[in-house]
Amino acid sequence: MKIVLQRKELEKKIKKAKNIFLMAHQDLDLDALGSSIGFYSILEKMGKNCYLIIDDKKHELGVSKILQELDGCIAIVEGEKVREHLYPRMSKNLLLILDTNKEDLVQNQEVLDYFDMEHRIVIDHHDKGTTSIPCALEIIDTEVSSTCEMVANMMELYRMEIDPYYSTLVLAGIVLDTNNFTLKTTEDTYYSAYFLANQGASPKKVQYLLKQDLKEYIERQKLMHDVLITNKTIAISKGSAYTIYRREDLAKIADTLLFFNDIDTTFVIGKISEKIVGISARSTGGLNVGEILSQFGGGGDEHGAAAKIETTSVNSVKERLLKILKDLEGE
Ligand SMILES: [Mn+2]
Repeated sequence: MKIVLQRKELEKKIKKAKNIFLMAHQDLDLDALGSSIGFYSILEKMGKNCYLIIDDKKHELGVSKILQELDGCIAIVEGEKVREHLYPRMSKNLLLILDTNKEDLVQNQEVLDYFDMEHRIVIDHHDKGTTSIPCALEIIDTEVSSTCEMVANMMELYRMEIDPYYSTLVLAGIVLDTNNFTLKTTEDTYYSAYFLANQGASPKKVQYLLKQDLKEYIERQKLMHDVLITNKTIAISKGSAYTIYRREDLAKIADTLLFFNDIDTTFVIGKISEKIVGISARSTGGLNVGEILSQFGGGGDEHGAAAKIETTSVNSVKERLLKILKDLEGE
């Protein structure tokens, strides 16, 4: 629990700040939004002026439900408006980056320039990469299930009374990132869920926030029509050459394939735009999918990874992947 170990440094920076800006990754999901709002509620209780930076124009279903429900309750600003809300003395402003540590993934990259290294904090559970944001305080814990789990730890640490609605959002992020407590779940994850439920988080409400669009679900399931099992434990699924999928759909199917007997590594390949083929991979077993997808210029860690390849041929990507797997087998 790195966040608990680094609390002193974190507190020091928070104490000095008057205005605190929170920013997560593009294409907000329930972990990014839940952790941002959870932290927002902690900081607000400490008497800080908080602003949540959102530039996304489209939101996934759960995210848009939350933003509607919270309408007017939290200060949301677009990146280009941040300047208007900065505290006049620049050293009194602080930027918290949540659920990502990469500059090319944040909601608004220009916002980073308003804050020097001393006034940026990253709180995340993803591996670092070449585009990681330079900052004085970095709380990155890749062992933890989700950024929401880190925020739950903070809530407990400060023994603050948290509104049950905010506890629910934090729980929703944990449920999403662990795929219902099946991935990257440790005893600490269950403990965080217990803590949040104790604070009034509603599992029923979490189910509501995680409800999916049926049409999108049916479209996504089509990615399961062409699954090849190799080495008995590796599932490779390939989308239709004529369909463009959403990146998160490839990831969701990669998660789903892990539910099946004997399967411990999954790859899902599909077009994510006219000229780009995406791969999403998951592993609970021996293969390091991060290393494998780095050969496609992708990133990630041993449990989860993704890559984008500039090509129009889904088949060629699959063939290349099969070759890499075969070479690994030979080693
Ligand atoms: Mn996350």
